[in-house]
Amino acid sequence: MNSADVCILIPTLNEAATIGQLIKEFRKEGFSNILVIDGNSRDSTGEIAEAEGARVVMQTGRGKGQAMIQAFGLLECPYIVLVDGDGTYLARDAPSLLEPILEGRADHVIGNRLENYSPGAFTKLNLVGNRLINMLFDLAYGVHLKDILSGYRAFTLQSVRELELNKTGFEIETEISVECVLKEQRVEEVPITYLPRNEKGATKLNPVKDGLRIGSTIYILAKVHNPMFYFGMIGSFFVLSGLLTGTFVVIQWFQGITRVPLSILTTLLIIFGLQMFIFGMLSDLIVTLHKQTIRLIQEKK
Ligand SMILES: Nc1nc2c(ncn2[C@@H]2O[C@H](COP(=O)(O)OP(=O)(O)OP(=O)(O)O)[C@@H](O)[C@H]2O)c(=O)[nH]1
Ligand SMILES: [Mg+2]
Repeated sequence: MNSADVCILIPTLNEAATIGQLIKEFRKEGFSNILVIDGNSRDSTGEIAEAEGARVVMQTGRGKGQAMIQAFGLLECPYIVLVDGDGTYLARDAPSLLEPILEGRADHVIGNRLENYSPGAFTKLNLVGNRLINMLFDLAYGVHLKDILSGYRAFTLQSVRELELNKTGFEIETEISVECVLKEQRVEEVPITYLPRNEKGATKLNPVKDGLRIGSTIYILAKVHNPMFYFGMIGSFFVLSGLLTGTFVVIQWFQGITRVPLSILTTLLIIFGLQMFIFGMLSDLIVTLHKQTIRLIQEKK
């Protein structure tokens, strides 16, 4: 591998405590093409990164996602390693992330943090949240990935250019993972070491708020890929609500009380819920036919 062909991309926001050491470590591993996309840090992150020989670009908008989308547009080198600037990942894991790509087996490699993390690297909430999000992803897209939210990834320039990305915040990793599945890219996961955050650098992520945003991103993006799941969830909610009110109506009826308005509500809830399932089936058909058409067009090209 020629390490000049690899660009190390680091999004940062107030990471002065760790960025210098991280760049040093990547240089030690032989990577000299380092791009830091900085969110106008109020500490000396940018200055430190420049002093260590990285190219520093200030992001024009806000959020980790916006920074990454902007940086992807600047990249020219054939291979990219994306890594957080908070010192939680090790530069020496980069070659094993790149290996499946260089051997031509994968377009996108995810560093899996969940097999080999240091004590304290995840809070209990983060660990449970990560597992739930990976399960939801599996359910919605039928692809079993262990760590879709990882901040350490490698990809080919071509695979990055295929991705259609719009999320500006911490939903960006989710959107990348979804897009990889939609674009039928070959994704591989490689175990990596995950360290606790440096005490001096504060997290920018709010586990509850960002966790909910990530969960809803997985769900909303499933509308196009797996409509049966999307509409089925809404349908299940209404049918279950209908069954609940219906059970109450029946119990009361046996006790000699007739609940007319609640009976009407029950009927409406169940009919609406079932309609959602029919909607899901029709949308599923449309998606399948659309995929077949696209495949035919591609074969003809
Ligand atoms: N350019 C840019 N970088 C950001 C922004 N928000 C976060 N980052 C960087 O993105 C990386 C990941 O952010 P973290 O706060 O570590 O989020 P996380 O790794 O998901 O969460 P923790 O487990 O708490 O570390 C870090 O290098 C941050 O400095 C932003 O708005 N702009
Ligand atoms: Mg982090």
